Amino acid sequence: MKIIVFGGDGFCGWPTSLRLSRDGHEVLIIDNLSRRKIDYKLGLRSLVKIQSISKRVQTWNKINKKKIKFLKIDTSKEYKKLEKAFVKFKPNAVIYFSEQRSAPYSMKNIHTMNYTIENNLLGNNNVLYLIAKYNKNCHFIHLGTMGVYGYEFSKQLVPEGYYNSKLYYNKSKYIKKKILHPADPGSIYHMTKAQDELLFQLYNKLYKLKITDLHQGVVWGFSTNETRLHPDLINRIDYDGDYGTVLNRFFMQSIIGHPLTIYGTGGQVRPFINIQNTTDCISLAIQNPPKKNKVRILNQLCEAKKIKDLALQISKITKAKYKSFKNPRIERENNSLIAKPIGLLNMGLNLIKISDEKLLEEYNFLKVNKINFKKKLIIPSSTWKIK
Ligand code: NAD
Ligand code: USQ
Repeated sequence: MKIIVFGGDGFCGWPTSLRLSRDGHEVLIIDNLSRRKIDYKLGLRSLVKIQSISKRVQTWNKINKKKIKFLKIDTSKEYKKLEKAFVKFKPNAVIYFSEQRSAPYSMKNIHTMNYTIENNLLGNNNVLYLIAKYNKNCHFIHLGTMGVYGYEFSKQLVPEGYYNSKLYYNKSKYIKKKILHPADPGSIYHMTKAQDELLFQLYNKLYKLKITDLHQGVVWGFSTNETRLHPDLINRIDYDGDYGTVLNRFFMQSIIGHPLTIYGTGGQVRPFINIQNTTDCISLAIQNPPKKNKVRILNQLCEAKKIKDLALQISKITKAKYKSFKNPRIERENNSLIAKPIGLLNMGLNLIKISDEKLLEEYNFLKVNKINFKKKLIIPSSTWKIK
């Protein structure tokens, strides 16, 4: 298959591009390298040095039969260039990773808020428009987030995107309708993902596009079967307060002897998925497209865990101390979450759980590899406060 990976230089996009190439697909990466620019602006750097995109691609193309191509294009601003690339490549499927994906960064100030809205929504709209214009059968696979459901107390399984509902006009009159799970975002970033969902409904209603929206949980871990094949293929590792996700931050903190930074009570329950499983899920979604051209929503997680329990589990293995820090976010600090990747399990996904063995494996990998560490990046610099 011919596949465009938008955002293929990023944390999830790079290992996925390699995986799809290894699966035998013809892969074109389109990325504007904005993440590398944000790193530079904020003084961040991947914990382990990553190669430039040209070096990454060059090395991969030396060791793999199927070659990857790369084009530097901004999906939100460069429609004409995008159109040219789309028409020339003629993809059968596209994977859409290319969004500003940090919730804290999206709440930093009015500029990062607006940038996130503009970048995420316009980029999606441009690519959906191209698919509607040139090939309505091209499968659009989008990386969404479990965070659009919100984090309430619930004893019910979170549905995969939709409810069969009864909408009441009064006590006895109602209509039956299949509706999207109500959106309950907790940041501007999550709000863009909720808005993306409406874009998909609209493009499907008007132009019958074939769309899979993968509602992914918090990704943890760093390497995959493909990134391990050569040191030049190593994946980025974020550990700062904006882009480092919680478990990866805890790994780093254990190594440098910083107490694990539990925000508030640590009673937040979140969905988690290992990066290897991210690539597995996307590979499965491509092999199993929706039968009809519709918007299919799949929950992409392996398990739900309480932040405090994760800190305890890591501390048991690494002997790290942990501490409650003032929460920089506005969020519920106690919730419940029951969720399963039902659709992906039916396609054959093998879940990688947060086991002591797996945690130790990642911890040992970091111990021998840490090179770009800056202690001041541990304490979060973004808050939800209006300034
Ligand atoms: P990332 O920041 O590492 O990668 C995003 C990539 O997209 C970067 O390489 C960036 O340069 C590129 N990009 C951004 N805007 C672009 C634009 N307008 N044009 C072209 N390229 C652009 O993020 P990630 O962790 O790889 O996340 C990828 C996707 O997966 C995001 O949409 C995110 O919302 C989703 N997701 C990530 C996680 C996670 O824990 N990392 C969890 C759930 C969902
Ligand atoms: N947290 C801590 N200590 C830390 C960092 C985070 O206690 O040092 C807490 C946060 O307060 C939050 C939880 O851990 O309650 C998760 O935070 P996170 O930064 O790991 O993840 P989040 O902000 O939710 O965002 C990440 C990705 C985003 C993706 C989302 C999936 O950055 O792109 O959409 O996970 S989900 O959580 O399902 O929305």
